[in-house]
Amino acid sequence: MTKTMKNIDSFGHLRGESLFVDDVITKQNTLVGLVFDSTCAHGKIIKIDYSQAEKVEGITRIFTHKDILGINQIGGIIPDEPLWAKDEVHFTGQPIAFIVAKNELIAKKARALIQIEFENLPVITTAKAAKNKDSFINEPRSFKLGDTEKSFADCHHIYKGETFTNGQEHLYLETQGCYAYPLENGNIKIISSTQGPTQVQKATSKVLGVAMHKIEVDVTRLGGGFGGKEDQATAWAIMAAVAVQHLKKPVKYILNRHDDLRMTGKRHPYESSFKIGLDKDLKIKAFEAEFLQNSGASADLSPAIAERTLFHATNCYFVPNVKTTVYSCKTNLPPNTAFRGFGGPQGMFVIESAIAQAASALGIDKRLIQKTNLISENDTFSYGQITTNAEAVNSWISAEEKFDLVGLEKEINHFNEKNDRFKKGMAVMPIAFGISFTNTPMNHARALVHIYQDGSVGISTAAVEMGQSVNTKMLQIAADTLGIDPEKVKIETTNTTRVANTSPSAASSTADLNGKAVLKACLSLQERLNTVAAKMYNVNEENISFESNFVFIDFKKTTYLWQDVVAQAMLERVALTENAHYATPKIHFDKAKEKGHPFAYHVYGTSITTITLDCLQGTYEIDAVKIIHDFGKSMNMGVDMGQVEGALVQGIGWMTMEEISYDDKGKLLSNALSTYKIPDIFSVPKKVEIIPLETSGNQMAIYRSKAVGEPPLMYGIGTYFAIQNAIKSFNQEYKLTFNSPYTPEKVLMDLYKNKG
Ligand code: LUZ
Ligand code: MOS
Repeated sequence: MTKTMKNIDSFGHLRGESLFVDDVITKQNTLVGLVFDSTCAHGKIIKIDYSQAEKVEGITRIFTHKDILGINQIGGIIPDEPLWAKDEVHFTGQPIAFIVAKNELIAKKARALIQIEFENLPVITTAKAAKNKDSFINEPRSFKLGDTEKSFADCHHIYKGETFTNGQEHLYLETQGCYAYPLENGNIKIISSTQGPTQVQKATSKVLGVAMHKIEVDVTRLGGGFGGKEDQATAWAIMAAVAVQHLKKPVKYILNRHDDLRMTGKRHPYESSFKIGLDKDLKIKAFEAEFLQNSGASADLSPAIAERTLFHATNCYFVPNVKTTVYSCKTNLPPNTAFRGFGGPQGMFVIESAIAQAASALGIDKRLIQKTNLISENDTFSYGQITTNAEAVNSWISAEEKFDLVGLEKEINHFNEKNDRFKKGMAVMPIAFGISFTNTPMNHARALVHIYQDGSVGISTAAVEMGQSVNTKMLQIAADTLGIDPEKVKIETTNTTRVANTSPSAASSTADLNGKAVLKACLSLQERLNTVAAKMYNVNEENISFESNFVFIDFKKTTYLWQDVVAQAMLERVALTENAHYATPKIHFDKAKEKGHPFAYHVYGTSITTITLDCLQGTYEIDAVKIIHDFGKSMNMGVDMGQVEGALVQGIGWMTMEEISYDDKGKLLSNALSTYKIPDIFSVPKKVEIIPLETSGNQMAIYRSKAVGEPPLMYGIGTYFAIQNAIKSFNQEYKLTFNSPYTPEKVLMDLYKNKG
């Protein structure tokens, strides 16, 4: 078995040999692109003068909406986003034109010479302001379970509050980029740093006005995606392709960091309000929430993200009466987009805040309410899915015991009694995250497996490698299923001509969907080779198996080799290629009723975060995060641990320090790494301990190894409430605020607000 395999990219990465878009060896005469974008967040374009820019030596051509032969539209869910602005602009950073030049310096020089005049229109930057002006992307959506109104009438305790979570910059190490070049007959090949090759192909064909088969998209790997390249890698690829269509020359466009920060959308900021009702036994009887999603200037993936907010609005709790509504609010910010968790974290922060509010008012620990309400077998989520194989209680109890929660609490209380300047705080964060694209039709994938006549194997899938090690997992599945050494297997680039009509690598589902397809294809091939081998060695098919490149008869190793059987199969004209399709069974969802069974399964877990707060400075350190995580039966613990650690730190960054900031004219202020802080080695927890939950796993997951990409991000939410608890023990008058990120500046103010 290959369970301990390292990420197959690690050697290439370490030696600097791995190929990213900017490393592709370019063809002769390759030109360079650069976007000219709006400096106005909302306005009419009165006049643009390109004449000075066009005169710059080395400028090939400047492309605008006029050069589009298909349609000027890139909206994937709602057609509300032009590739290049025509008469109006709706956010600062909106692309208006595409300069193609000999090199980047020349393009930049030309960009500075473009003259543009706007007539300014009113700018909206917050979700609330948008709602007040009825500025929406689409109709609001609501999930309902039971009857909240009736239930509130019976509740002993009712609390209301408001919350804010800010956006988050993806900050993939590799910025957005693409390289497009002409093939014969008007065909175009695009190498793109995208999570969604098919999306790039489809949108390019639409804008260029050509059939999809004319566009080939190829992806080797990404230097990080995090959702930022699920939809927003597309525009750049299309721009380069438009230029190729006209110029018949290769065009490359790699965004520099500042352009990338300014022009791309981020995690959606949410302004939300809640109302929570509990009975005298601390059972949550009713929960209502209204989510105002700051969608930015066009839909992008906002409606799908809004939907996932509703799916996760009750986190891992059973609440019998629920009413949640989400508004996708149209503002003059860059269209916000997918980001690890996809609206789920924003939803979960709100119910955690509601529970904190209730606990604080009741003078009890938040934990008591959390534990009392964990979802268990056969409970219903607000969207109608009945819980099976529930692990919420299991992971909570396991965390309590394995990490000695009671002892930990004693220690903290003891510390806080003895210290004035420093206070410790602790919080428990249980999670449940639904696995599957919430849009049921997207849950499918294919694998194309070739066994070459020398016994080596090549595998193509829809999976995009972006550092999450999905290629390693695909390789493991193939090697284990075929019974050959990993060295015999190569994972090919992700390419739309080999595997077509694919969903993006997203929703934590890439390994499940593509892995199940690889498994299926390899099982078929193995069966065929068994038949061949049985004939070769005069035994029955059932007696044949393969392991480490050897033929086994009755589970006993022989001297016969895998490649001998492959060679014989060639002579017998047996097909050594298989193309398999996998579509997640059982899932469904009715958007009219807002009920169904959208998720293949849930991932659970519980984290315990402890922090030490410097009450003089408002600064804090995370002492430890201890996690019981539901990996199912991990197929590669090293890789999966890495995902948990990375997601945790990303969640902590979102909750504590990453502060996206726009001025009221819609200009990005946090426009560089000097003004936007992400976690570094000094801000990560001093200790991270992760223990796999003991469980039999879930067979809807590949090898019962559960999806791991997104769920652990939400452990980061615990940090917010741990800080809150530390403040509480310093300032008895502290009125809980739910305004993330909880930067030291905000913490300091809360430490002394109303303090006697
Ligand atoms: N992308 C998507 C996602 O299109 N649908 C989803 O449900 C999803 N969930 C998480 C991350 N990306
Ligand atoms: Mo995503 S947020 O691209 O899984």
